[in-house]
Amino acid sequence: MNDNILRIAIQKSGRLSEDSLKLIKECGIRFDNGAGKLKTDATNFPAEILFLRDDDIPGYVEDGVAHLGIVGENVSEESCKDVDTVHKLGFSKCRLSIGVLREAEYHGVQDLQGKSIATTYPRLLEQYLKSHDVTADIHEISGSVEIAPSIGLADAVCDIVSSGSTLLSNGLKEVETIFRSEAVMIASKHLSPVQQDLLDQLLFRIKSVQVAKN
Ligand code: PRT
Ligand code: ZN
Repeated sequence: MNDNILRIAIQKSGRLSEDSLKLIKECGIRFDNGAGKLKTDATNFPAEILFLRDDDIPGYVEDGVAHLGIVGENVSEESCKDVDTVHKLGFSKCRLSIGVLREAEYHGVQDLQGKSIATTYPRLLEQYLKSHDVTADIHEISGSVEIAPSIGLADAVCDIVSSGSTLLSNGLKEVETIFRSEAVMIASKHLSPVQQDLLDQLLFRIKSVQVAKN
């Protein structure tokens, strides 16, 4: 493998994609971003861009297949991969929250004791419940989490919330926020000296872009 370039993994298509591409471009890195491409070379910086599903990015970075990645902190933390979070990027802000049916009585987290909770984030949820001495039955499901209480699959949900309208339109109310997230840059723990230097250059450019915006 070439130790003299940085391989940067970003989400191929989704909520992080546009801002990730924009950030890289604002850092002055140019590349041909032809439709459908899974990998592209930067033309004026020793870097390659990989386009992946966001859930795969922490694993690629842990393995050193990618040296850097841009993902939601929620995905990175849930993955438990051994990577460094090197910078918060300020976009794709959201929260991981617990919701229950609007008509359900809810006084506090203890009310979740013995209940079933559907989520795509079982580890973050488990940590949160444990820290509050609550034991619940965690149902891991991969999508359409918010529908679970209304079809009797679970008593509560734990999912990403942004505006809150998805919870609302599924008859749910937000009762606990367990994690606040934004897009972060993660890095492999096994960078060569050249790659570390390229990362430092990139972080300097990212911070300059952020300062210019504020
Ligand atoms: O295909 P791939 O696996 O790459 O993408 P994905 O579908 O898993 O992820 P994607 O693109 O939906 O989200 C990528 C990241 O964006 C997430 O991991 C979060 O860090 C961040 N993000 C920010 C969000 C939201 N806002 C968001 N609103 N991710 C998901 N949502 C969903 C949420 O799951 C829920 O269904 O939007 C709905 C809630 O939105 P509101 O506005 O109705 O509250
Ligand atoms: Zn995903």
